[in-house]
Amino acid sequence: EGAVYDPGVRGGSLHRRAAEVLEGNWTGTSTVPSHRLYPHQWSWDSAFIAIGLRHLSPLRAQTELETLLDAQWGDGRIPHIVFNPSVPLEAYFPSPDFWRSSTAGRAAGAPRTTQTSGIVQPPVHALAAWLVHRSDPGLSRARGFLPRVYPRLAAWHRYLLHRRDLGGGGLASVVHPWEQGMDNSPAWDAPLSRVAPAPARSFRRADLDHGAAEDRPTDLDYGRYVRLATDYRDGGYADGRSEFAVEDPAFNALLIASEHALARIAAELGATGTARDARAERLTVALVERLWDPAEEMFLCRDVIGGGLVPERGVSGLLPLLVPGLPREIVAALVRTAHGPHFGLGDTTRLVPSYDLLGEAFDPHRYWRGPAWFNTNWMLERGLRLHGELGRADALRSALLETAGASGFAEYVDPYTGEPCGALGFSWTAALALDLLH
Ligand code: 9YW
Repeated sequence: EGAVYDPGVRGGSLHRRAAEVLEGNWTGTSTVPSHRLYPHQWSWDSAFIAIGLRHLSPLRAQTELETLLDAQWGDGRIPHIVFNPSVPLEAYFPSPDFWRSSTAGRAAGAPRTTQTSGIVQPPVHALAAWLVHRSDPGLSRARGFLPRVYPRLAAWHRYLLHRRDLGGGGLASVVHPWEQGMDNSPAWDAPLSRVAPAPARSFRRADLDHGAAEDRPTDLDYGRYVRLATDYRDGGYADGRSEFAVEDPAFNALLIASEHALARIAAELGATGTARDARAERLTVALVERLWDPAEEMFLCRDVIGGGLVPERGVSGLLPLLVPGLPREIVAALVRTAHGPHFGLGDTTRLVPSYDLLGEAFDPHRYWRGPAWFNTNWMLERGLRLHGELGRADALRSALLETAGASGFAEYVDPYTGEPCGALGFSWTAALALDLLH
């Protein structure tokens, strides 16, 4: 007996190790991002996870998305967290007793029994549903997967395009930094500075039980997150009154990519996808008109309440590279910016950082203020490939796979060294590595 350390067995192939991470984080109906840090179901995590899971089990991938969609609200919103009732309340903050979805969200059609948050995350879901379908069309048709998810995904996009067009220019706004998914990006600093923080004594941060304080958002940021979420809840989750409203390039680029995916799904179901493709093209025009900064050669966030573009370079501003119909000269400029001094790709950095290497707020370890994340790099890889930048896409793919494996599928890494930060065995890191292996 005795545990013999055998690197050949312990290390295994990247594929097998990634599959083990997803197996370990599977709850039976969905996948947690990380048992320790994030013990519930997260919306955009589940979409990325399904994209990887489809290579292991198309059935589990479909189930992942179906579980999330079962918690959709009557007004079409897909909540950013679906809570697992068997996890103790103290394990994650804000917990169900903070969001109070089934009571405070009643007018907006929150589910009666399932507890969820009341904010959203980026719309990766229709893209994920289409990719999951394509991995096993026979199973998908046998289970009626697309006919079941299509109306829900259409309602989700309707919510974003109608209730969330707070700037009036056709794009969707986020009303909380958590909605965009890059929680403490420096792009939020100016729009957040108007928000009076909730007193530190009024809540307890569960994230600090597991994560290093110097890698996480500050207490002041957290106080503001709590204030915004409290006000949204106390207004019954009605839209149009928020003190914080931002049009974000990545959020809207994912909406466009997902509209194109909905067009493919509609066509598969025998309808015509032309209206949806046309809408995606109109959204692309709006994205360029409202968020493109020709001098910076990248997209920026628009502060809807304060007015104007936010002069911070975040990785979000490169991700519209995912959009098929982007003008050629914008594609060329984005490729230059990603590989130039602000992001250093293929030069000073291994993976694209979450924020400007030369920015004042840059910190290679603090969450979304510098570290490299696997989902953003996966999106960039996809965008490079889509626009025919095959050599650069291949280089980024190799760097992603190497760093995912070497870091133990870390949540995020130091963009220069690849040193792991946050949780290990993180689900979307494993899932997107699997996707790149196929
Ligand atoms: C938190 C789950 C989520 C991601 C977000 C990421 C983080 C939650 O984790 O937010 O408590 O900070 O910022 O994008 O969906 O993985």
